[in-house]
Amino acid sequence: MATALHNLSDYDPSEIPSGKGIRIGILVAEWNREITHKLAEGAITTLIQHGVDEQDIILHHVPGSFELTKGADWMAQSRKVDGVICLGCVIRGETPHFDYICQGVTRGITDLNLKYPLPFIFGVLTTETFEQAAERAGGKHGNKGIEAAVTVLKMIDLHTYL
Ligand code: RBF
Repeated sequence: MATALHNLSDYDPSEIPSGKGIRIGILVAEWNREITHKLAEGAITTLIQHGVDEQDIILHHVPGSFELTKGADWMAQSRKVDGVICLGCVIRGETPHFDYICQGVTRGITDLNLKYPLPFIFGVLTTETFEQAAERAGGKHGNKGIEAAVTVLKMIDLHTYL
């Protein structure tokens, strides 16, 4: 229920800082690509709506969510971006891999946030079922790619004041 009450996809556009002149890296995991590509679409559309130039969006793919951390680290090292959005989808199914992958990517992205001055946004869906993921990738719970885009613009803006 928490998601229903805090669905940031229904944000007020006037409250979002402009993305003019800002360069954003987006990393998309190929696992569960039906979901992750929708997250990427939501993120890209939102960034452009808020003034980010299409040419300033650097999009790359990694095999799975576990690889998001490494890809994001390389993006930061390239110094070509002001912030990185990491998009993935891990579905529990019946495998303990779910916990290992979720812990790995959560810890990895947290570490990157502490290592670099730029923000790394956690846009990884972690759900029990495919249906729950679809509900968060353009379904009844919004699109978490949109929310990741809004978040990266807010964090970059915050950094300019601190
Ligand atoms: N990657 C995902 O992004 N989502 C998944 O749901 C997912 N499930 C996996 C399940 C198993 C059993 C394995 C071995 C890997 C899975 N991966 C998944 C891929 C993982 O993120 C990574 O790409 C590989 O483990 C290679 O490092």
